[in-house]
Amino acid sequence: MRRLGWSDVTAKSLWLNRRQLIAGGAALAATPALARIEAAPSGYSTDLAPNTFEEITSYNNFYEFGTDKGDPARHAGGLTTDPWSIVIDGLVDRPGTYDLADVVREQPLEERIYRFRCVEAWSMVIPWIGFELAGLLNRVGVQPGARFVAFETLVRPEEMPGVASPFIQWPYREGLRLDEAMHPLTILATGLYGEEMPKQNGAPIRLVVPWKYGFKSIKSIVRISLTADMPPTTWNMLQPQEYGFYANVNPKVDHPRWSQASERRVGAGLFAGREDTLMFNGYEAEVASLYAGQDLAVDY
Ligand SMILES: Nc1nc2c(c(=O)[nH]1)N[C@H]1C(S)=C(S)[C@@H](COP(=O)(O)O)O[C@H]1N2
Ligand SMILES: [Mo]
Repeated sequence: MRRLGWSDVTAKSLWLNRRQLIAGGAALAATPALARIEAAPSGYSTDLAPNTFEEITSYNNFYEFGTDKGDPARHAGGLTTDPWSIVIDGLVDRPGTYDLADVVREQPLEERIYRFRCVEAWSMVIPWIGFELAGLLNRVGVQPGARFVAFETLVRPEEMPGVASPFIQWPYREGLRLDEAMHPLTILATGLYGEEMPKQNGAPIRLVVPWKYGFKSIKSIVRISLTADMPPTTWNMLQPQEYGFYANVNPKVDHPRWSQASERRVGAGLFAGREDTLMFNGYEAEVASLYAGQDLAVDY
């Protein structure tokens, strides 16, 4: 284990300051107070220094609100996230439309500090709050024929200015193979930095799959379907030569238009060098066995 460093202290003290501000009732302009969430720490957390709350909530990809990195923070504030329900259907024993509270009920919340690597070659370290997707899937009962899990994001044009653009065939969709979905690293996140999920990060509930490129981690989920066949996924539908279904972080398989061998840590500063990208984003020991016998240059 690495000892706490300077940047840990910086990120942590910003976090504490924020908490004190909220507790003290101070209004942060354009930053609504988010409800605190209690969660247990996890052995799956990295001991890298997390990015600041400000970095994590101001540099986002959430095309439903626009394609600029600042658009989600600018436009997601008006998203209604309560009430929220999720359809769980397909090859499950207990299909239905579940209220968010029912989905989260009895799922043990943990803080998972994960590395996060976007396919665009930037990265962050994010202290998510969430629970294992496996816990929910076990509760609804996965039927024997199920081999994949498909996810869909809300489409609400009145609150999502970005969906006016036909660039993506809405809803944003993603998918995992069932064994990937059941892996303990795969979580549904309902918060970060000890608070409920900021809207620009995919409130009220989003997927986080830390060994895959960020586009797999679909936000603001309204549907989870268990399927026999590999589901269509947004980036693969747009550019199949550039974005595969698996999208495992892999420094040896370049994007056709740029190298994936290294990455820029958001917030690292102008003079910080790029960092080497790690196989499976640093989670090789945990997940490599899922892909035994697969050629990862073919199944990219
Ligand atoms: N619904 C939806 N989910 C999405 C996206 C999106 O545009 N729409 N962008 C993806 C991409 S490309 C990335 S890198 C991550 C960004 O998550 P963050 O903004 O919380 O860092 O969300 C992913 N999930
Ligand atoms: Mo991304």
